[in-house]
Amino acid sequence: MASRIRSAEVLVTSPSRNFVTLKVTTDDGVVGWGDATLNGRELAVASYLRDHLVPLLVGRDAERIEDTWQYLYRGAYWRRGPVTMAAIAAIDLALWDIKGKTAGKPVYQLLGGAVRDGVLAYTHATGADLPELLDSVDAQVARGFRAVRAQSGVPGLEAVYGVHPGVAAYEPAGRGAAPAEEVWDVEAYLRHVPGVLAAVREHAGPELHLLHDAHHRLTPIQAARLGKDLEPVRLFWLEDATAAENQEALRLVRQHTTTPLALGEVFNSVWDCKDLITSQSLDYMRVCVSHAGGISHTRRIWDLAALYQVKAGPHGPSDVSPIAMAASLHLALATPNFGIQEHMGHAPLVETVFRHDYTFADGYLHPGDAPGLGVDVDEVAAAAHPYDPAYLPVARTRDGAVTDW
Ligand code: CS2
Ligand code: MG
Repeated sequence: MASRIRSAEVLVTSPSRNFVTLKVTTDDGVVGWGDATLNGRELAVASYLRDHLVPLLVGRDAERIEDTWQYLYRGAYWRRGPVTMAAIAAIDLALWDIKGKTAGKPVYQLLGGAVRDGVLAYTHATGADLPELLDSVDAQVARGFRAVRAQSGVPGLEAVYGVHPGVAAYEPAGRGAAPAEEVWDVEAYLRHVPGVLAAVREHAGPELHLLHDAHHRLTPIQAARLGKDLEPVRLFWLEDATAAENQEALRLVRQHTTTPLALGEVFNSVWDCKDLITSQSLDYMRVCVSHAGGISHTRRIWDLAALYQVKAGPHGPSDVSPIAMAASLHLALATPNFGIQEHMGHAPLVETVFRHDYTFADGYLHPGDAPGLGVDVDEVAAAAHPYDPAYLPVARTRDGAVTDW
């Protein structure tokens, strides 16, 4: 007997940062949770869901996940884009959660079962200067991480992406009605960062998986130069070396360096990923389930990537809520060409709203064996933290022109 969707509600909650959460309830009382968080543009997704998708959901068969996906994607006529794909993702995750709960199985079992015992995870190390960064790397290794992303301050620059005091999960978006502005100097960064990463490698030894994120700030030829300079460091990956709206840019980088390349956290569909994958211009694709149409669409991207020996390295910063993190882990456990999961972690207040079953031990995450995705939302705690405007920073070069943050 088909189980129908009785209601769907959108919650926007801000336990230290904003999250857009979808609650779908079936007529037999099963609740599924989805994540639709889009950092700095939360209310646009909330409205897309509330005003346009929720009314279409009520009465639909909750079991027909793929049909609902196709209906919402093709049925809009206007395809892709971060707002649309985050909204569809939330519905997709909620329906997989319901399917798991109805079947009494964790979602990874419905995706074909585990192909590995755990999901290799990396976290962030950060330091205003080298000694601080080395301490941060040591602290993350002491927590059990075998893979660490290292970001460092740059002399002469007040604010640099990924550099924050303390090792706890930080949030790059700042509270307030408008974005903070930062000065960016690409030459200062390119002069400084190869030496820093070489020192981290020397300090940490050869076995630690070391990652670095250039956050879309380099031109292709600058990215090629950085990749070359970093070859002796043997990075696990260099992330977002250049912006990739123009996917051909990555070919130039690729031709010049053997440093492994990762990219795609801002992508939201297989169409954004296709050329990079089929031209083998990168080693790891970074889309995450909550920004790329959910489990149903992301698994198609991973399957395409498998044909070209590209691995999955999903995005997992603080703006990927515990619901999407859980979904990513279920998919990772069942995906043969999975590589590594980013796990920045969340502030303790976030974990009072989203109670999750996934666990971290000895370098690996596991989604747990609870039916569904394994995340519960405390709605009373969520309501105690209403939406609070926050924006990602904007960067300007020294001459005052806006550049990529
Ligand atoms: C980042 C993110 O985790 C990463 O690799 O690039 O921190 C990114 O800046 C945020 O997701 C933006 O919301
Ligand atoms: Mg990144």
